Amino acid sequence: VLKVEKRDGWHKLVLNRPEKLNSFNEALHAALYAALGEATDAADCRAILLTGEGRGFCAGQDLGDRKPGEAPDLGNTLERFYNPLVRRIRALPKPVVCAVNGVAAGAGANLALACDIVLAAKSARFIQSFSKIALVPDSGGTFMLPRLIGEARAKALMFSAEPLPATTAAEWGMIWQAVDDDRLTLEAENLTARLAAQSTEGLARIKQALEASHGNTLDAQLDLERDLQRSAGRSADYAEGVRAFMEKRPPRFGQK
Ligand code: LHQ
Repeated sequence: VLKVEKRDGWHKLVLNRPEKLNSFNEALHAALYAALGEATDAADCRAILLTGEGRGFCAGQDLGDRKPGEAPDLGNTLERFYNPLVRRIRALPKPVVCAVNGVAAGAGANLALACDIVLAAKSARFIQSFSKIALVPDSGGTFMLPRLIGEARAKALMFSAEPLPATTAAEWGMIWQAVDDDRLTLEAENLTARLAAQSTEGLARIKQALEASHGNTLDAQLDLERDLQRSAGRSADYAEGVRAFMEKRPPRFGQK
């Protein structure tokens, strides 16, 4: 259900249920959650790339998993599977790149938006499908989407479930870039490799600061920047970064 490729300094995780447009069943949830944990713990993994096999990125929950006549506790499904997944990505102290290779619908769209940097194939579409089946956008969508594109656009997408082309998503600032379909893998892999060569702890501090900003006053955020910059300034990566700059050579981060 998930392919894990260990590359030089980074891991590539490929959702692999292409016949179901990589929609989530419990096995895929378990595999992805575990692979993200392993990538977090592996010292030689400094960045993660998430993408999908086949013509889709992810169609959200596997709706075939729902038993007819049953009134399921979907709150429990979120509590057990989707919420831990989104929390893990947001808290992960390494960059997570997402390459949206095709349609991203429902929780699949919001999973992409939970990642740090999102690239999408120009042919890909983002669909807040939830309203079509009388559900609430989940996996952090009601938090992320209005912050990324504003409430007017977020609400219209969520009410209408209209597909949003990747190019518009990029114009609106919902994702980082829409790239030609045949360039997506190369561009996403190059970006992930570049991030893996940067200071992992440096990027983790930036991620932590941005994450905290959602709930902070400016005052509290300035204090946080002070504290993070203090520890950054004492780090071996900062010393190496400055040394490399002065010596006009590429830095070697992550050396003890
Ligand atoms: C699928 C699915 C799918 C199963 C395509 N399941 N088979 C959280 C908590 C708990 C429960 C509920 O949900 C959630 C969060 C959610 O994610 S709710 C939203 C769930 N997702 C959707 O509502 C999207 C459903 N899919 C679609 O609307 C379309 O498939 C899209 C627009 C994604 C793609 O359309 P097409 O390109 O026309 O492809 P297709 O519809 O023909 O799909 C291809 C195959 O994949 C097809 O199977 P088949 O055997 O006929 O070839 C679909 O049945 C299957 N598939 N999504 N979510």
